[in-house]
Order: sequence, then structure tokens, then C-alpha cells
Amino acid sequence: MYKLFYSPGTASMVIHQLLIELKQPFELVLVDFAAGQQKSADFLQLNPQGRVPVLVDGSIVICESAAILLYLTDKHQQLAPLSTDASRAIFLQQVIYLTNNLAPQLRQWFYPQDLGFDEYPDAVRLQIQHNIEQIWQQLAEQLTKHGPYLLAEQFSSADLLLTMYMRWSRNMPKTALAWPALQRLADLTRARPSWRELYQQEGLTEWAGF
Ligand SMILES: N[C@@H](CCC(=O)N[C@@H](CS)C(=O)NCC(=O)O)C(=O)O
Repeated sequence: MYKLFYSPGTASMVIHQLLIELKQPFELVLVDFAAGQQKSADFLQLNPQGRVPVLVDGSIVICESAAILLYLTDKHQQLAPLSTDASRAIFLQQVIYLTNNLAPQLRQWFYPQDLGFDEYPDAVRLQIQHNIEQIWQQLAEQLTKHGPYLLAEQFSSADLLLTMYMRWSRNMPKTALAWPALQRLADLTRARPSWRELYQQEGLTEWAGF
């Protein structure tokens, strides 16, 4: 059985929802951020970065949400095109684009201490906000032309990843839902039974969409 180290509403969400979608048995292990458990010696042995998610599959320990996503979709051959499918390249591109471009900007927004600040000076905060909004704009343009999903008509785990990132923008000055094509994708993901189950299991309420 998989073991997922998680914290509600954080980067572990996408893996949690994916495991529900894949109908795989898993055990959830709460990493209590308020108690600083992500920096405990035991947890640092699993992930020296002190971050969730971490997935344990027997003797295999995997960190990094995108890597876990690719590992699980390959292993179960669901929610991602197979390596022989024409859409595989675009799937990889979408996942890597999100994790290499959007995720670091969001991390900066929420973790000023990563850059040595307690709170950002206005100019820095505005620049990060601008960078994030530019990415929403690029994604929205793409989805307007070739949506509603990141693989056009084909729903995939990349959409779960993007929806998680969109959720994090809910209290930003301009949320991802300001772009209709992004709102459409978010609504499609949020209409899935796995989303409701995820919310119940993590005790989430905000941005439920149901
Ligand atoms: N690149 C990593 C980022 C993971 C990450 O930043 N997780 C955050 C929660 S969203 C975390 O564990 N934060 C705890 C901390 O930094 O102390 C991934 O995608 O898995």
C-alpha cells in the first residue's frame, strides 16, 4: 500500500487526488506544519528538503510532486498518455512547464523567507504577482485555443496539477479564475468525485466549487 506524507491544501494535494482517481489503496500520514514536523529528523530522512509530498512505495521513497505524478501515472498507465501515444510529448511538456515555471513563482509568493525576507518590499511582491499573472495569461490563451484541458479533449493528471496551483491563487489580488478558460478547467476538475473526496479527507472548505 502507498504511504503519502501530506499537509492539507499543499503540494501533496495533487498526489492525494491522483491516488483517489487511480483507485489505489493508500495510507495518509499527516505532516503537521504548525508543529514543524516537516523539519523533524525523522521526516528529513525521507526528504532532506523538509517538504511534502513524499510518497513511499515499498522500499521506494519519492519526493517532488511532478516526479511522483509521473511515477504513478506510468506505473498504473492511467491519466497520462502512454509513451507510444502522440500526445505524450505534450503531456510531458505541460507537466514540466507547470513545475518549472509556475510552481517556483508560487513558492516565492508564499515563502518570502526563501529569498531572505520576512515580508516582501512592494516592488518584489508586485513583480512576483506579475510573473504569476503572465503565466495564467499564457495558459489561458492556450486553453482558449486548445482546451478545455491541457491535452485538449483528453483529461489527464496534468489538469489535476494545474487545478492545485490555481487553488493557491484564491487569495491573490487576481486569482486564476479571472481567466474564463482557467475557470472552465478548474470547474471540470472540481466536478470530479475525487475532488470532493479529497476535500473530505483533508478537511478543506475554501475554493471547493461544489
Ligand atoms: N518542488 C516541490 C515543492 C514542495 C513544497 O514546496 N511543499 C511545501 C508545501 S506546498 C512544503 O512542504 N513546505 C514546507 C516548508 O517549506 O517548510 C514539489 O513540487 O514537491
